Amino acid sequence: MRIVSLAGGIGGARFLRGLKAAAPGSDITVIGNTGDDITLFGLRVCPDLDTVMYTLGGGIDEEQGWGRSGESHVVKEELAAYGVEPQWFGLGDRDFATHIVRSQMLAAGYPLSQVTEALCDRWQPGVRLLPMSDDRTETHVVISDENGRRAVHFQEWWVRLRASLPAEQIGLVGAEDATPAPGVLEAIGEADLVILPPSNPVVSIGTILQIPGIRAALEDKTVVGVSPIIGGAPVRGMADACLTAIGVETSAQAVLELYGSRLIDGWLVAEEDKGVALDGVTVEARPLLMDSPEATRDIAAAALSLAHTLH
Ligand code: GDP
Ligand code: FO1
Ligand code: CA
Ligand code: CA
Repeated sequence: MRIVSLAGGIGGARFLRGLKAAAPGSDITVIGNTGDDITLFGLRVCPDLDTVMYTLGGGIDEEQGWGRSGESHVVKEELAAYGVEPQWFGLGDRDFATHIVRSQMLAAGYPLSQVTEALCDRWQPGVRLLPMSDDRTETHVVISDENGRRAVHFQEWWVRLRASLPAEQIGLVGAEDATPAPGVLEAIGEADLVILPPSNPVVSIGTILQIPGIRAALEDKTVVGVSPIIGGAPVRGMADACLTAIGVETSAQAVLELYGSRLIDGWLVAEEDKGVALDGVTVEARPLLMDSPEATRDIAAAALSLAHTLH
């Protein structure tokens, strides 16, 4: 079976680990969000691609959900001793090596998709991991503070400000001119089914859907989504702050309506969200808390069996 999944960071990566367990032997292509990417100290950092790669490859810091296990922070301390900014983004020593390899390959002219493939040679995530685009796009957030109204990089809003200032607008800079990375549209075209994991609907899935051509390709497929909102709350993360920014309520119903019935054929909600409904969409209620590998595998299995009933 050929499965395509979109993915952000932690929510997407954990779900994918469950999907691998639920569908052994299937061919899984993951289209990763690169809107979170940022250049720091001259190095290109791709948090969501790395979170998927490390999580599926066994190198993730399980507690934190991002970054490397067994990490140290000597380089960060030394950079701080030089007074080099930004100091609000914590890159670990092991993680630095990934960004050095990536940046070296990008500087040599390799596209991000080939760089990602080379990094995955080491981690063997067991899926084919593709960036949504080889073109550089970045999510920026409009905020207002004592310096006035301005746009900052998504990571500055998310990590430095911890979303404490309301996002007045969220946009993917460079989206209009971006094209899907090689293999993305082909994988969607050949897929037996597409799964949207419980990733952030605005800055993970919403971002991927903004790359011209991706949404249209998905609309021709059987697409099952897993709600990232349980009982009106994002389980972890700040999806509520992102939804509010685009005028969408934090609920499983509102996220389904945001995606729409042209895209979504099946929608898994948590048991407390049983009443959710939309014309043209089959909704099922299941426990959706990814609090153990077994529970996560069961969520993925439920998404697969819902997809089979829709074929
Ligand atoms: P990020 O890039 O690291 O923010 O990760 P993603 O975009 O892939 O996913 C983040 C979203 O996953 C959060 O905003 C939550 O709404 C959702 N999420 C996290 N844990 C769970 C869970 O256990 N169950 C469900 N249904 N959603 C979750
Ligand atoms: N998140 C934080 O809250 N603080 C950090 O210092 C931080 C560093 C970091 C380094 C590498 C990486 O791959 C991810 C990192 N993250 C950090 C997570 C990341 O900023 C966000 O959680 C995601 O981009 C949101 O999807
Ligand atoms: Ca992300
Ligand atoms: Ca469809």
